[in-house]
Formats: sequence, C-alpha cells, structure tokens
Amino acid sequence: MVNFSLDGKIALVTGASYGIGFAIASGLAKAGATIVFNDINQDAVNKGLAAYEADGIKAKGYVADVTNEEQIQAMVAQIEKEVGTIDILVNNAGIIKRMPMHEMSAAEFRQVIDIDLNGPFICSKAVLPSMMKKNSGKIINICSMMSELGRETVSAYAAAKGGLKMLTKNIASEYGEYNIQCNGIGPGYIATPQTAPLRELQADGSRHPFDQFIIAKTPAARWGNPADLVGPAVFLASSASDFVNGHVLYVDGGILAYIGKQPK
Ligand code: NAP
Ligand code: GCO
Repeated sequence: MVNFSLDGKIALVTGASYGIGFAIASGLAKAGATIVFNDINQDAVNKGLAAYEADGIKAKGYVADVTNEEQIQAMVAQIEKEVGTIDILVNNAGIIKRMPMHEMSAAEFRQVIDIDLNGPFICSKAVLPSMMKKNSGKIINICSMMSELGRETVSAYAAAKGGLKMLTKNIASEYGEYNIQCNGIGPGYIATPQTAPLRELQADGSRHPFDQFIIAKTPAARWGNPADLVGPAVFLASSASDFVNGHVLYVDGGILAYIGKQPK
C-alpha cells in the first residue's frame, strides 16, 4: 500500500515564516508531520507562528541564521530536546540578488552563495548524525530553474542553485546506505515576495515585461503558487519515495520542456 502519511514525523523547514517554506510546512503538517521552522529574527518567527496558528497548525519557531553553523547546531540540539529528532529537513531559506555580474561585488556574490548553498550544507550536516543513527531520513533541497538555466543578472543565484543540485546528488550518494533520501524540488516561477519585483504593474497599469515573458515561457501560461509545491514535497518527505534518491523534481508548469512560443 502506498503511504503518503507523515504521522509521527518531525519536519524542520528553514526560512518558513511565509512564502514557499510556509506553504510546504503547512502541507507537511496537514499530512501529519509536526512542524518546526526557523527564521533570522524574532519578528519574522512571530509572524510565522501567527500564520501557522491562523491555519490551525501547531508549529514551533526558532531564531537561527542558516549561515551560522554554531546557531544551527544549537537549534537542532534544542529541537531534539524539546520536540524530538528531525525526520525531514527542507532546506528552503534562500535569497536572490538581481544585478549584472560585472557590477556585483565579491561580498554580494558570497552572501548569496552563503545563504543558498552553504546554508543547506550547514543544516544538512546538523541533522545527518541523528538520521544515520535512526537509519532513516529525508532531506529536500529547494533548487530552482537556475539549477539548470542561466539568465541575465542572477549569476550568484544560478551558481548557488546549480551547486545545490550537485550537493543533493552528493548527499544521496554518500548517505543512501543509511536509508536517507536527499532530493530537490525545482520550482518554476512562483508568486512570492521574492519574485514580486518581477510582477509589479507598470506606471501605465500594464503588466511587467518579465511577467509577460514568464507567461509566454510557461506551457501552463501562469505563474506557480506556493501550493503547487505541496504535493511534490509530501511525496518526497513520505515513505512513498523511499527508493527515489538524488533527483530534482521540477515543478515548473513545463518551462524546462518547452522551446518557447513560435513567432506568429
Ligand atoms: P521568500 O519569500 O523571500 O522567503 C525566503 C525565506 O527565507 C524568508 O522567510 C527569509 O526570511 C528566509 N531567509 C533568508 N535568509 C535566511 C537566513 N540566512 N537564515 C534563515 N532564513 C533566511 O522566498 P520564496 O520565494 O518563498 O523562496 C523560498 C525558496 O525557494 C528559496 O530558496 C528560493 O530561492 C526558492 N525558489 C523560489 C522561487 C520563486 O519563484 N519564488 C523559485 C524557485 C526557487 P526573511 O524574510 O526574514 O529574510
Ligand atoms: C529570477 C527569479 C528566479 C526564480 C526561481 C526560478 O530572477 O529569475 O527570481 O530565479 O525565483 O528561482 O526557479
């Protein structure tokens, strides 16, 4: 019998006060998991806690920066004491900086790599020992279209998300023998605060050119919603995916399959 239930499981979703992380955590909760999440400051955590409560979900929130190994190790130890060992880790926290590469400082490039690639390394490293001891665990890395494609202005983000795809394959390779599965989800263009600048209406009320470009590039002819990522996340967190390891599941309305609209 296929089992998508997450009853009795504890899931840590990073950066999950709102946006994609919040939607995924809420979906995992509805499939039975107990949710813990972190964000970088108390204000964000409080907003997250209020949002989960409004959704009828009992979640526990912690202040921790995914780039700070000491803070993440301490948070994971605290979660193990207060809630239990983590069965599912979703590496969701991430940022983007959009600017031409020749205008980007090395410090800005490093900051993106630090949060989007070093963060998942630090968080995965922190949960792996308990998963190895239990001989079971699920790690889901939130990748991107930019794990496969480039575009103007997102050099650091593409480098980080391409790296995250390979970190996914490596965790799968190194820890598969402990019954740990590490897979990625590669969202297409999803309507969240991160992409809000790409959807802003123009002064004359028309749609942002990037918005029109994405609709034309997506066979589904729409932006994704965070809710579109929930089914794939529940699948990859559940025992239904126990022999799926090292994949990135692209949830992109067909972008990666499509050559683009032919000229009329
Ligand atoms: P978002 O709305 O900007 O949310 C990102 C979350 O990560 C926020 O809660 C943010 O907290 C948190 N965060 C940032 N830096 C952190 C740090 N150092 N430590 C802990 N938390 C931190 O972004 P989103 O669109 O939901 O994206 C979530 C993930 O999906 C990211 O990894 C993103 O790259 C990826 N993704 C997004 C899209 C899309 O189209 N939206 C597509 C593909 C992949 P603060 O608000 O407090 O900074
Ligand atoms: C951009 C976008 C992205 C998306 C996403 C695509 O500026 O091109 O913000 O990169 O958010 O990661 O999958």
